[in-house]
Amino acid sequence: MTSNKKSVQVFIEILKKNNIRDIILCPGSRNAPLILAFSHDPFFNLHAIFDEKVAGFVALGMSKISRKHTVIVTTSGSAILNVAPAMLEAYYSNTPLILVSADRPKNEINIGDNQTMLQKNVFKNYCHHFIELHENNYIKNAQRFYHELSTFNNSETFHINMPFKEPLYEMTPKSIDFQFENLKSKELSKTDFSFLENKKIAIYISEIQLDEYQKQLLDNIISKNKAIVIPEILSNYHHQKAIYNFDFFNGDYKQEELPQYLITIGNQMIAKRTLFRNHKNWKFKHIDCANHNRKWKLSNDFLFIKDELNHLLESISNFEFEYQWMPNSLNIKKTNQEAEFIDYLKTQIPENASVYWGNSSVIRHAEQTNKYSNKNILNMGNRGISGIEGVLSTAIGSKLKNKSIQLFCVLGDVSALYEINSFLWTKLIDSFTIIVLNNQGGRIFERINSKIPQKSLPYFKSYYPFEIEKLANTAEAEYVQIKQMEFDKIKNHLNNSFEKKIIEVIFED
Ligand SMILES: Cc1ncc(C[n+]2csc(CCOP(=O)(O)OP(=O)(O)O)c2C)c(N)n1
Repeated sequence: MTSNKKSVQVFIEILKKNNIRDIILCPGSRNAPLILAFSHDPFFNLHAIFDEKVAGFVALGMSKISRKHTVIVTTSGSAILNVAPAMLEAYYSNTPLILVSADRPKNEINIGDNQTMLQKNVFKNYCHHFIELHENNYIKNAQRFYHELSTFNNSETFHINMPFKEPLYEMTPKSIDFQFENLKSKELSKTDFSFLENKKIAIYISEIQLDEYQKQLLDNIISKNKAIVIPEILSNYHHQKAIYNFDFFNGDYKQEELPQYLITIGNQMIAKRTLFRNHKNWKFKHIDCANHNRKWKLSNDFLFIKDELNHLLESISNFEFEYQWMPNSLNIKKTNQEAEFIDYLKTQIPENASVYWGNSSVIRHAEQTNKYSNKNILNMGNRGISGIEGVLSTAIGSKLKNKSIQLFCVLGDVSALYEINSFLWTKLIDSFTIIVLNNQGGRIFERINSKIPQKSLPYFKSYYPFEIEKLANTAEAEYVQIKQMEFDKIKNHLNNSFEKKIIEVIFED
């Protein structure tokens, strides 16, 4: 049995055809047809999360691991907008996500009923595809959905809006017979990269999930001196000869000391000062390699290559020449106790773990202390557009998809409290270690600008004196407290056992 709404039946067929199985259901009445249909179909893996903001990030975390679309199903009205932060992050980090919102029929909107609003394309600036599937008149748009979902690689976001009229809870046996139109195969254009031969090439890698083949190509490039490679922590690329310094190009170099070609791979960079925009005199060609269209020009001389990462790396790797140059690596790393702690923490995190680095100071310290590691650790974070929200729920989602992995999530105290709801949803997973760096408020602002007037400082810090131990009660986790002077004691709490643990590290300056 399934919902009697044909648009729902077709939607489900399209997901199945694309082998999309992970569904997060956010309860509601308008979306009852979707909930009824999904819950009667054993093909799908279902989770129920009533908090749409958390649901969005959990879905994001699942997609980050599976590299397939996860579907969030919401009811109508404000529920949808609660998914916005996760939708935005997915959009900017090229993470596949589908938001399906139930809606009222057009003639029932803006006529005085509560809990309705104009939902059509609400994410128009932050979503790759918007499609409306009407209850009866759906065939054309359903074909479009099928085409766009099947044609675009797994890095795009969809908002599907589905108006339903009452009654909403009627069930029938499946009653559609949807004919999938044949897909036209996409012609992949291949750029000739021979112009890179004998040139000074730098490859900067920001957040990305490289496959083993791509890593091998990079290993070959770097070990045979075809290009210098600068990986950020979220690239999870490691090589003894890589340059771990996101400030690498921020020095006062002469033109001849710098590469002629800068190739960027991956999503947004961790820090905007890395963006090479200070180099008014440095002439280089920027080649950006992405799998969706973006305008990320770091130089007027710009080439955008879509979906050609493998071909680009293969071409460079096949070149005969070796470079004979190496700019002096500039080191302007500032350090503090928290950065030192993070540096130490990395040495103690067990092999094969997955670490979610929170935003604000944490990810910056994690990047600052990024260096070669032969440990197999997956470093994750939300650096598309997210601020301090949603990192823990994203981590929860990733653990749901990758149950065997030991999960760590490192957050500042404000970030942890901002996301207090997510501590409730740790119940979805059976083990985790959350590390809260408690420096009593948001301290990043005074680090960026030491001249913030005393009178204004409390409004930047917005310190909320809350016992982190209470978060452990909410998450039904063991609680450990460590003081800054003895931060190395953390090593006693990071063993390989799988348990629920919250470790608070207190920093006072
Ligand atoms: C959603 C959102 N709101 C506001 C901000 C602005 N913001 C940036 S950092 C920060 C404070 C973070 O404090 P904490 O998590 O304790 O980190 P730390 O003090 O270690 O930098 C705030 C409020 C943001 N990034 N995201």
